[in-house]
Amino acid sequence: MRFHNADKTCWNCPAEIFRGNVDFRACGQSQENIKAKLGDEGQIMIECARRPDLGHLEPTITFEQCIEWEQGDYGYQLRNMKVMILGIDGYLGWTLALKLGKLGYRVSGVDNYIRRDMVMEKGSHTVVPIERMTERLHVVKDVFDININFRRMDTRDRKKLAEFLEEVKPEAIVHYAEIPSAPYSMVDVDHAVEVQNNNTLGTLGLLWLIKDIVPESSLIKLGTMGEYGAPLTGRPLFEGMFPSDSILKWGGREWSLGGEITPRDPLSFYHVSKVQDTYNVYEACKYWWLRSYDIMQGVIYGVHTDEIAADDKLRTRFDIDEWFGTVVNRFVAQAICGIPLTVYGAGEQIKGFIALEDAMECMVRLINSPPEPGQYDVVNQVSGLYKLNDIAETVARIGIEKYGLDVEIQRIENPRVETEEHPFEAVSCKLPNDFGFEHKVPLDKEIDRMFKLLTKPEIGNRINEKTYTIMPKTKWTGEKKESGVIEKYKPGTKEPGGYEGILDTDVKSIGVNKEAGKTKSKV
Ligand code: USQ
Repeated sequence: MRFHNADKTCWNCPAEIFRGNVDFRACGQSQENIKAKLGDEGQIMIECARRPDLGHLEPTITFEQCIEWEQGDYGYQLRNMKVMILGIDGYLGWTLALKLGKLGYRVSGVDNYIRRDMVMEKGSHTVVPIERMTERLHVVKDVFDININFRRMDTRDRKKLAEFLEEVKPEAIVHYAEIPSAPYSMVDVDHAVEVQNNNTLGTLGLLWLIKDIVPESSLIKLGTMGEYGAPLTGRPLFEGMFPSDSILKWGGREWSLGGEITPRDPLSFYHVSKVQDTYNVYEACKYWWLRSYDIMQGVIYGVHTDEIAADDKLRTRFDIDEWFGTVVNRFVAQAICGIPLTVYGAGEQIKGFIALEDAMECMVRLINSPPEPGQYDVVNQVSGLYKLNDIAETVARIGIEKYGLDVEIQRIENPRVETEEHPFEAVSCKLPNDFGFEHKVPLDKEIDRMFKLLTKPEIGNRINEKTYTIMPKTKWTGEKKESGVIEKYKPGTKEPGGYEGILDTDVKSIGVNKEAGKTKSKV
């Protein structure tokens, strides 16, 4: 089997240094056009920052041909590639750091521990205990012999971040350093402002720093499926942009929508911050030829990757409170501590989901296949679509059958303003088709792993200590009051609602990024 990134060239490689009189990028040419024009009198030459001994060369050497790109488990991998993770202390950041470190990347990272502080503000804690960062770094060194270059800082502290970027010169930057909670952003004006300030301004400042310090580095930025909302027409949720054969019809006339950013209908002020990021990153790629993958990730769940499971002290955090616990994680914890699973509203909401382990696999593949200069691309990172009622039934069934728990389900008044019954068709073709991603972790399997870990007595006790943080008290209306119970029932006693989401993983069409005038990758 050929690796997904075998045919990528210097064009995609962060080690390129472009030379020549023409700033070819200002021409807005696609790689194909440039290659065609080069002919015998090519004037676009590069130097390789890693191999200056090669002199000037045309940027057509493929990853397969280049000795700096070596075969690995996730395609060709740039030897000792430097990856900086912003938000390295978080649920995803820490997990990714270990995975990359184990694969031979040189990992650096920053964090300001804001997640620890915000969970404490709620009166909760991570139920899977985690060490302080200094201790975490020692354990990684002891267990895996990996050195992680860590700096404590707020990404909005541009002076500090600039110094660290100068020092490390990362070849890829993974941006997880955002406040990830929809409810947190709806608590009151201070929380809403803090979320948008941290997320949107943090990202905007970062873009300027990348432009000035590491313009060839790729920015792998975490967005969210919640940017799109759930359109009642059932219109497919394409990967960021409309495919080229999309047409707008109005008043007897027609226009192509190909390459236009699709409509966004966010679900909270947190989700709005991600939409704002989308536009800022998109513009930065257009103005300055930065390169970025914007990841529309579904609701994440789970506890396992081989690396975080290698030692108890390497585990990643796991939150269950109403602000920071995501729904599957919360349901498993609720089943363990005897709280009926809290389904909000009708429970017919359909969402895209992905297990932690699968999400990490996607990240490595994206890092290994950097976008071209000026390329802004979007991937929908989901591996399954489920109704909340079905998730609750699945968690309850596994809890009862495999762990002997007495599990009930409760429908409670929805604290959110969200559509509770809707069609849902999500397109997720790029990761499997262009990046070689194969979804490995079925929902049942990861739920089982979660029960296995969370039923350990020391973790079960930590869940029991924080049960008062579980019931939602943060309403989108601004009211501060616990949601009332609509009904309580035993799992398996209701007619299954039926599953109506569609995950398209094989749509073939070409989207065109009009602004950059370049052909986008296949969707
Ligand atoms: N929900 C319940 N019961 C609960 C908690 C949530 O029924 O106890 C429902 C919510 O009403 C919502 C769905 O489950 O319809 C998902 O809620 P969530 O809290 O698990 O996830 P969400 O607020 O959507 O946000 C999470 C992450 C966020 C990420 C997003 C991906 O916190 O960072 O961006 O998932 S997505 O939902 O696809 O936008």
